[in-house]
Amino acid sequence: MPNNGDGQAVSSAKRLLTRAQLGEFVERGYIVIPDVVPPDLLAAANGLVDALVSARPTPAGHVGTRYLFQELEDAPVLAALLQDTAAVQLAEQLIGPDALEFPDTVQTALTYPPFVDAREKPHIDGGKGRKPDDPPWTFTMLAGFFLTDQSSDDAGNLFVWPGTHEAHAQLFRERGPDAFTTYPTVDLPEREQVRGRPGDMFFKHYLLGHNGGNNTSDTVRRTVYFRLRRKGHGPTWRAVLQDPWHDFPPLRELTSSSRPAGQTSPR
Ligand SMILES: O=C(O)CCC(=O)C(=O)O
Repeated sequence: MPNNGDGQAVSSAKRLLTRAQLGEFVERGYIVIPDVVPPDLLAAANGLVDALVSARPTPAGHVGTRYLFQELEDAPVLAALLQDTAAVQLAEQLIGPDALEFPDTVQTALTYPPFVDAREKPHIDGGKGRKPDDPPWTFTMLAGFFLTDQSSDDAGNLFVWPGTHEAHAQLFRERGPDAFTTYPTVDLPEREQVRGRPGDMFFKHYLLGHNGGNNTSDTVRRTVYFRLRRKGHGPTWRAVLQDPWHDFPPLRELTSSSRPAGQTSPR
């Protein structure tokens, strides 16, 4: 049985996503999966974040987000969130068996209250400020692990704009993927907040518009993120930007929009 870096055994029981969950990911661009991280691993991860913040304290009075990035090999307790839980097998139900390229880095996202996000619009990662000859830093999906309670709104929950994964792909089909040098602007649906309890996790499609969210609770929000890529993703970024299901072969039968880059009608 795998362990969490402290030698504690954690559950590796097979977890299956339901067809409804797969459909929700296709339609809305994200899903929350309850009870993926066992309490001992959750406590170890929170202990590690305590140590990180003690080593590099957040300035007194800081309000808003603070992001800590680490190489995965330097953060085995955080790596265990992905490695020693059902997260990989869950991810591979979206992208295909043995398809996950293990990430090199992990991000710990903190939001210090009282914070209210004033941007009112989303972004997608990896294109802003890109020089035309450099590939954007695209990926397949974000895996997020809730270390603090975000089961109600405004507790630092990630803001998402459901369905914009499709809208962004449509825009890149119209303008071409090389137009991704800034945040694309699409018509926006009503914004939602991703809700979950400590131990829950979520997957968010790379192309789904998002932003760091409000935290008017009395607790510093903690979420751990991994940016996951399907094996072979790197050179296919142009196709990935135009076809939201390029990296998700198991989901294609559920979608109406999956198509090779450049085609405008569903196959
Ligand atoms: O604060 C958050 O959870 C959002 C992080 C984010 O938008 C990003 O890292 O791209």
